[in-house]
Amino acid sequence: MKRLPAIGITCYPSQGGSGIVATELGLNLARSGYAVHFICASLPLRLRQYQKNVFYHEVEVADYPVFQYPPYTLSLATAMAETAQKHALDILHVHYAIPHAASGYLARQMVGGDRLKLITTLHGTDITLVGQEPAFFPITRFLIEQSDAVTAVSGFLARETRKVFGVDRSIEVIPNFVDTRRFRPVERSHARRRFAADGEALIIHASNFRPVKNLPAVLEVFARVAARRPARLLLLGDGPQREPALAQARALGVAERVAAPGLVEDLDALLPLGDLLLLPSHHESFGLVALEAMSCGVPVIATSRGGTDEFIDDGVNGYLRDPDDVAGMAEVALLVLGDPALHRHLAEEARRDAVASFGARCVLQRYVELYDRVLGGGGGPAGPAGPAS
Ligand code: GMT
Repeated sequence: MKRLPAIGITCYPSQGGSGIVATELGLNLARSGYAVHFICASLPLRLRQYQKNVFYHEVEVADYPVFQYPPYTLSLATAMAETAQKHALDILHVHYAIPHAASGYLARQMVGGDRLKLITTLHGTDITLVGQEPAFFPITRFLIEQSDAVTAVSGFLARETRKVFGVDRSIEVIPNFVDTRRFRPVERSHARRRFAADGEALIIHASNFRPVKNLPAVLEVFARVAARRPARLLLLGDGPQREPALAQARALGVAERVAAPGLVEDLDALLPLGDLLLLPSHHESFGLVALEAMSCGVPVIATSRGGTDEFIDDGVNGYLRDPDDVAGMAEVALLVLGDPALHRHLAEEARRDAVASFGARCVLQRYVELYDRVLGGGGGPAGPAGPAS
């Protein structure tokens, strides 16, 4: 029987969507029989449980008094090359270009380009913010050109990459996906009463609380809603804007209606408790959490800037508004919360579209086909266990 390719995956291990996508991809590949080696700075958030065919290699960052900054990129390149040699990796699949594609490029040179292929998946700010910093721009363009294959999580991001970096190589769009068996609607339960009493609307925002997530708009919209009807806001995640958001909640007089439990690992248990998800980011190349909420049957009000319109159909399975349009977001939030039939309709459409087009099974096959192409037809189809749907 033909051996399935062995895949090395590198990603940011924290709560960000790129790490989640990379981890879920690896877990699903492993279920299909691929040997998947995660090479990361620390254990990715969703990789806590043992799973067959999954291996974890922690990057040890060497420090030395002469270094002003420990050279993580080099330590990662060494870990990648060593893992590739020891475990006969066929592909290094890096998520988020900076600095992972640079380490992957070095590792491929160390191992030999004909033996190890480099695939770079672009996620968002690696292109739209960080990659456009003058210090990173030329190397990001170089790495995009040098990867054996490049994918982007939305058509928006692929176009933006071509436009900004002036590259004309192929960038395959493989959208993000969701485990629709895990992220699913639940019956209203006592779990919801931890956050909202019966009769109160529960609005959720989940992110890594960076400025791009536009937390001020989340609080503004919530305050406008709470002024008109009983409501609670649940802020899930952690990051630099969390404290300023809580200060804003105090200034708006809604602090006692806002809960912020911090970083949570059971997003799949908490998202379906909400009545609405707010994601008013300044831009969002995809917006994975919006898709996860939709899969839970939770209507979403998301930013119209970026790639969200590739899975959110405004007025049909959710709403898209300009991130500065606080009044418009509050208006649709009140509309949906005040009309149970409309809420039910949106929830059903959202769930149906997530299952039909963004389940792990169909999207994962796209990565498998890409691996196959990059290896010149050597990869195999998903094995008997098959990925989650
Ligand atoms: O680019 C980032 O901001 C980081 C990254 C992450 O790790 O969370 O987010 C990006 O990748 C996600 C997964 O593909 C996308 O769902 C997010 O839309 C994207 N973030 C932005 O574009 C701001």
